[in-house]
Amino acid sequence: MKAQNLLYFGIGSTILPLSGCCEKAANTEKPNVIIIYSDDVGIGDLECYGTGVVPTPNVNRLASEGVRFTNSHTTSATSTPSRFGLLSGIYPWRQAGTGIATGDAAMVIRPERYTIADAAKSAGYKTGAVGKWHLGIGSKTGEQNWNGKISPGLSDIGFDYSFIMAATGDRVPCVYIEDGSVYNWDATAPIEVSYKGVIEGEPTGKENPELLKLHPSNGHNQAIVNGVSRIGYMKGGGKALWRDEDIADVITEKAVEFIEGSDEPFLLYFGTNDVHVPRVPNERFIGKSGLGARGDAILQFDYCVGEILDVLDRMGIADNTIIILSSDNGPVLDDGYADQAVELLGDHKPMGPYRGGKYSAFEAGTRVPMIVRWGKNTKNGTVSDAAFSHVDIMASLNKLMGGVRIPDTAKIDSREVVEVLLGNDTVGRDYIIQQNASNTLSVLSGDWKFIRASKGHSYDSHTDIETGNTPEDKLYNLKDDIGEQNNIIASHPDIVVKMKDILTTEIAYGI
Ligand code: NG6
Ligand code: CA
Repeated sequence: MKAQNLLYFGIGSTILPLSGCCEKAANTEKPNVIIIYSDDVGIGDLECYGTGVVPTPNVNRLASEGVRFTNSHTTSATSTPSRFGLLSGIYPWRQAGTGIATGDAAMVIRPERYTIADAAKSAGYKTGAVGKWHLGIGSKTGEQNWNGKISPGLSDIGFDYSFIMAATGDRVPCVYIEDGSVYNWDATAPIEVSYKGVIEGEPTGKENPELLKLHPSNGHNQAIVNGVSRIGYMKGGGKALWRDEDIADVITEKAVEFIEGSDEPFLLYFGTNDVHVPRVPNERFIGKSGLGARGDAILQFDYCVGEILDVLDRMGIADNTIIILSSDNGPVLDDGYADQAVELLGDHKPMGPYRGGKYSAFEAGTRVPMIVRWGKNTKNGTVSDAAFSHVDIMASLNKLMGGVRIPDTAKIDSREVVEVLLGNDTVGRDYIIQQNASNTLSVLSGDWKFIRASKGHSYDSHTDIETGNTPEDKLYNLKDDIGEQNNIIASHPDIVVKMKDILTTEIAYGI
């Protein structure tokens, strides 16, 4: 099989043998893989990053047993494109329609795309996706039959099992979907979903605020489910409707069941709902952080991580399981609900020392927490400052899983960087490309950060986040200026030429 183990990757690509470069990996049996992809958890939100005041003992444990990254980036500053980049190994800005998806969006990763799950299956893995999806299902936007089988679905892009929320907690339909069908579907309450207009006779947050237990601060005033108004309209659901307070428990239980029920090796993509809005944590976490619902949701997230660690310990498979814990984009406080995230923040610093936040081209948009643990292959308590992009997770895991050659037709941006992932190479990528919510592209190379000129608004007053959009290009040196305060573009024309070249070459690369 070794001769077949060839992997094609990105710009200036070469064909490299998959075996041989990593002694430790080569000596290990096929590891299980779990990707815990949190939602909107900032690099400063987790206690082990030093700026978070909410206790996260389970994440701390993971960090103390693995590698904690300080310079790891999602491809994008919002969910759908970041998840697209992670699972397909392709920069989302190469494909139209990869922006924040509605709850009735068609599949954003089309069946013909090669995904990380396909790679795992090619290596004999059982594959599962549980939790937040936000990458669309079905063939046509707005035309899914929520009362039948929705196809194509995750099984068409490599997942043997799926138990998902179609989009986000704040978007209808507010039901789980298991293997393409609504979970607990209720024949007495057929489901109707619309992103076009009000469904007659159904209350909305706008018209019926008296029905709400959590009020919107911006948008989020359409369908009401469980006393929370959402984006989009829906009718029906009955006993299939989720209760926000139970989402973390339900999806964690499904993730644990998948692990328990799988023959090894398996790959599990576990997207938590925390700490995205609406933040409605389980009753047992309410008031426990002192920071309101957002802090309580961080506690809940940590609990979910603990449940995953526990099942691996119980089954005795922790040492042979690679865990990658990260987040889909940077943090935000007020993201459209009046949940007091701003008022109760205190000394907690979700963004760490970085500028911007979710949606932003500044560092806090895409620089996210990331921890990798794999038994003795990762040295306890390592901190890595290596430059890392989530787009490289696919090719790297493909190598570690012993996946077959990714077909040339599936040209990808993903590079195999196993040594970075395991904490042995502390330099990492020569450059990282970042995308903000208005599609502004930036390049981070060494200490240099270049943000391309763009037309979008520079500040969003609802979220209180600087987007990084300005009509001029910007250049920062993060070594002296981690907070991206001093635009020194005028004094470094040579660097600017290099950064623009990187972008031009990447954009021209045909995928
Ligand atoms: C925004 C929503 C925000 C969140 C975001 C997607 C409003 C006012 N804001 O449009 O609440 O849902 O989309 O977040 O509706 S993400 O993390 O899934 O990308
Ligand atoms: Ca997110």
